[in-house]
Amino acid sequence: MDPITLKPERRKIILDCDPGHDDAVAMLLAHGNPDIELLAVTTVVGNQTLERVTRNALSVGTIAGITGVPFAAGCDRPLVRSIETAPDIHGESGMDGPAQPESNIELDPRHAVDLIIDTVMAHEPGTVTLVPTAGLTNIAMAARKEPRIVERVKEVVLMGGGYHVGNWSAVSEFNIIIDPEAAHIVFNEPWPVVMVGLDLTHQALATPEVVEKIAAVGTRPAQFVLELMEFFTKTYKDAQGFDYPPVHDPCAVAYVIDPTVMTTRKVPVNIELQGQLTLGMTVADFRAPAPADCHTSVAVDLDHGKFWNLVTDALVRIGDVNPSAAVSVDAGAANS
Ligand SMILES: [Ca+2]
Repeated sequence: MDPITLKPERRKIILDCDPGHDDAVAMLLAHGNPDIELLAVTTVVGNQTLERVTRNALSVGTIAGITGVPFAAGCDRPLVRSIETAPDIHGESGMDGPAQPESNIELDPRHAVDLIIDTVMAHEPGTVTLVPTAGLTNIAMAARKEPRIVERVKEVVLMGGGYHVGNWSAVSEFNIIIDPEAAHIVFNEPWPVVMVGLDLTHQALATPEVVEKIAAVGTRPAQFVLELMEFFTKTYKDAQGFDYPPVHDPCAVAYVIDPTVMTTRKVPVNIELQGQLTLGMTVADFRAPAPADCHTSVAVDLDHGKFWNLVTDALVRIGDVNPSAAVSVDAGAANS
């Protein structure tokens, strides 16, 4: 526990990600918010190959000035399917746009699945929240390798899915469809799952007002976010016709910080594994009130102002990270 904090109730999270423009913002929000204790950052194939997203994660960690938090690389392919990446949204590096410093963070030698298990098992039951903002391969593997984590984890707050729309098919969202079998495992384990899906994250638009607020922070990490948003705005316009990009992943972190930043609804959710047109759909059954044993809920409405205030506030708190922190020391095996 952080001896200088006056808030012993800081929410402990493991961020499992595939940076990724919005993953980068999620990491900055988690690091800069005083109510979050970032226990570990783990990476998984998704927006780009494992090697690239891991390199990106280490770069973001350096830009944010994150120290003392283990970073580990995880699964380099989905459980069953072939690798599918998203260069049309995130570029060839997985995080195109800003220049990336060589990272001074050394990669933890453990596999991400083991780091997740070790971290959950080392903390009191009911205290660690998993925040996956990528395909669910690592989380599914961890639940299978060490089933005791399922009752030990406080909840799984994931960015993925959508009960009305998809973005990778008509009805399926990228993080779910790239590894639907893993998603099936995660949604069917009895731990509480909060699905922060496209219904919610398409409200988290980086509008010109938001960009202006971030620009006013005036620090190097804020400038990094601006350059990420510049690239993201262009690809989201070209690939999906958005005027402003939806910044998905920090929404899941924001929910952990302050659940009142959005409304949620308890509803049974399961993952379609068979459908020719609907593979990876997060099927939410709204026909009746959720049964008492329902352990899944979906995010519905976002408080846009409150959400972006959290992001801006985190950037203000991070401040200007010492540029010498960006000097290359050892980026470990992830450095291509
Ligand atoms: Ca992501």
